[in-house]
Amino acid sequence: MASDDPAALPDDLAPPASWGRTTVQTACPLDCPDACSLAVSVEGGRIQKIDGSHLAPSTEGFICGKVRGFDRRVYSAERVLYPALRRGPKGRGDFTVVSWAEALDHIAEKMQAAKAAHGAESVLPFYYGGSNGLLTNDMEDARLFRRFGASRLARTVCAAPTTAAAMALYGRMGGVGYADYAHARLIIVWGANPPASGIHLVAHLKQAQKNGAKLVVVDPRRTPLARTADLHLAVRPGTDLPVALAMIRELFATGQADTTFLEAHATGVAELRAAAEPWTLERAAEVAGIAADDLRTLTRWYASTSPAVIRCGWGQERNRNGGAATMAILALPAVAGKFGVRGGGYTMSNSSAWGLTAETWINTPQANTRTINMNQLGRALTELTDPPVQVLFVYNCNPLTTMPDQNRVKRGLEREDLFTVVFEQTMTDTAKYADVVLPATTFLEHYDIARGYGAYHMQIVRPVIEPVGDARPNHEVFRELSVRLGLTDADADDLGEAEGLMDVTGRMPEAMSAALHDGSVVTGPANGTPTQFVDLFPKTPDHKVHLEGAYTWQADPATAEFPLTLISPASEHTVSSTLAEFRPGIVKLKMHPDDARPRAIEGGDSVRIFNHLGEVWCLVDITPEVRAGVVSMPKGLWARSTENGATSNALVPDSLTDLGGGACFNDARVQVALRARH
Ligand SMILES: Nc1nc2c(c(=O)[nH]1)N[C@H]1C(S)=C(S)[C@@H](COP(=O)(O)OP(=O)(O)OC[C@H]3O[C@@H](n4cnc5c(=O)[nH]c(N)nc54)[C@H](O)[C@@H]3O)O[C@H]1N2
Ligand SMILES: Nc1nc2c(c(=O)[nH]1)N[C@H]1C(S)=C(S)[C@@H](COP(=O)(O)OP(=O)(O)OC[C@H]3O[C@@H](n4cnc5c(=O)[nH]c(N)nc54)[C@H](O)[C@@H]3O)O[C@H]1N2
Ligand code: SF4
Ligand SMILES: [Mo]
Repeated sequence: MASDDPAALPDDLAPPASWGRTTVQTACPLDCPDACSLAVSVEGGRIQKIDGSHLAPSTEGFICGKVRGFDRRVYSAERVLYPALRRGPKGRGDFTVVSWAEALDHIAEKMQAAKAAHGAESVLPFYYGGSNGLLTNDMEDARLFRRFGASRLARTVCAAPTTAAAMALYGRMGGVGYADYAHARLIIVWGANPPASGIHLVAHLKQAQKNGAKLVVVDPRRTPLARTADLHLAVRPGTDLPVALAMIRELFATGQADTTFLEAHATGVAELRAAAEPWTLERAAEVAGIAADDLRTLTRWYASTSPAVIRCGWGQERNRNGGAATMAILALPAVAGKFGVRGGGYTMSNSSAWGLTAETWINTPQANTRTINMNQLGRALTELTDPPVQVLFVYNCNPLTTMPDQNRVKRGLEREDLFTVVFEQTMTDTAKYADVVLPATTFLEHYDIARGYGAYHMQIVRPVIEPVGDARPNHEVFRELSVRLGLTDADADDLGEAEGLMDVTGRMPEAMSAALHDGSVVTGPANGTPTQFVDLFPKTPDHKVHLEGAYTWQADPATAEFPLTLISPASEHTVSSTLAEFRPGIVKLKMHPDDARPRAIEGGDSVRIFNHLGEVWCLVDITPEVRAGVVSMPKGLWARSTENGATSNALVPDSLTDLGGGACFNDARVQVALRARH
């Protein structure tokens, strides 16, 4: 199905003339800030080797192990190869293969029937698309669901609080590029773990350290970077707000705030100062469970060192205070006057710095239908009545594994009167609950446009092999379904993904689309090394930094019954839940010796982690790597990685963050008990 009409593509982007032995230049669209350029060797239509290339300078010819081994997933026995209808009970994963025509007819019928009986809002598209580029998410799919009049989805599972915070303070301003970290004299890595979650920053951090820069890590875990840091603030999860506010208070109190910069470039200074006023270093340190002297040292270093840069990640956003915390962290460089020099300022997400918005190519009006927050999928499926969700269409997402309150999501997916479509590459835990499963191509089998949200690079993703089995790209499937639903012009119904790609690039600025068509790399502002307040300025309406906002502290929800905080950070072996199917054995919960001792838990024991929402059975690893009071297991685990099939999200509440309606993944409060000794 892919590119039946390659004539629509510029020569540089056409698929290989033969599928013989060749090396294809492409890019990685997975949910990772780096957007690497790839060189994939293919022989006889089969992938031989996936490696990094030098096309995007930041890739520097190397990539992570996840993608080097991605062919394992492409050819996996668990790959969904053909459209299929459920024949056993929901959740068992028992299916009968059917043709594409049969599957799509069936889906169209069910969607029309739901619309007739309950209204179009009874259909809910469910997608996130972190690992999708600009063509395979929020494109033809969005056109279809808008025209149909489906419920809208608030895509808040990730980065909603940080985006809301960054937008409020700076608008769509880009951040410091990776390569400029080598120029910094002080680097604060705050709620980020680049050696796992964005490996190409690491070499620049190391270079800076070699040049004599100081490294500070703010993280409840002793991460690999924390081990090499000059200072590690092992804060309690959710306490970054008081920590950052105390730094701000101290900067003002000691006359080290850059009042000249603030007067010229900021609003809301008095408001921020008032919010910071109650937070002395001592009080913040006590709440955060760190030494007041360490916080004083950090503040002193930050005030006196330039260039100083903050790499702000996403770990600190995933709790009740996550939005305000990120605002306070991002306010620091403005208060201390750290902008205007190369290697000074901050990096949050650079995705909005491209100035692209999907609205440009979706180009289809959105009716004012209801919006459902994806973090509350379980509630949407079990509680909504006006109308109830009757059709759930899942793609680019594995919600049973990745959304909060797993048991509620599961109860929703078990509903006999719910018709669930899962359009997937592999038989995920979610796909097992599908009434119809549709096979999707991977990024090695379809076109896409990958753009970095850390590295400033954008590049075409192109097929290096033909689709495996009967898999099809999103663009084509949503188009075909649109035709069946009578939502698209009959004379447009032959548009394939190649035309979709040309449609998107055709709506971009000319230089950008020309570079993409050439197969070259598009680089971000100032050649990917912009200096904030030299090359980049706030994109707020008045081009000022807006420091005003609600810096409201919500205290720790721990109780005597559930005293421990469970966090679930990114793992170097997976991208969210992608590739977690290959994790061997039962996962080990990380627990501090001081928490293990009173519970009589020893390394290697089987434990029960529980709260009022559910329980997880797994093994335990006793280690000072996590601070006392905190337990940790990786995000994205599949049911097979625990002894009872439940994962961290079975314990994560579906409460929302203070800003942006984000998920509180790192705000679960739990108890842990010994279950069995082996
Ligand atoms: N290998 C790999 N790379 C990935 C991903 C992946 O799953 N695997 N996921 C991608 C995605 S979707 C995203 S959003 C990014 C995320 O990228 P990161 O933000 O780097 O990832 P996290 O692991 O979620 O969180 C980072 C750190 O925050 C810490 N942390 C947890 N709670 C708190 C807190 O309250 N305060 C502070 N200061 N720190 C806290 C964690 O211990 C962790 O070390 O990574 C992307 N890259
Ligand atoms: N406990 C806990 N849970 C978390 C987090 C956490 O920190 N803790 N982090 C959260 C974060 S940051 C994120 S971003 C989310 C991510 O959660 P999800 O959005 O569910 O991401 P993935 O788990 O990677 O699942 C994406 C799925 O889309 C499929 N897919 C990929 N490309 C295509 C395509 O082109 N077409 C189709 N049809 N399918 C495709 C893949 O096979 C994969 O199964 O997880 C969140 N979940
Ligand atoms: S996941 Fe990240 S590091 Fe790995 S190849 Fe993709 S962009 Fe590069
Ligand atoms: Mo994410």
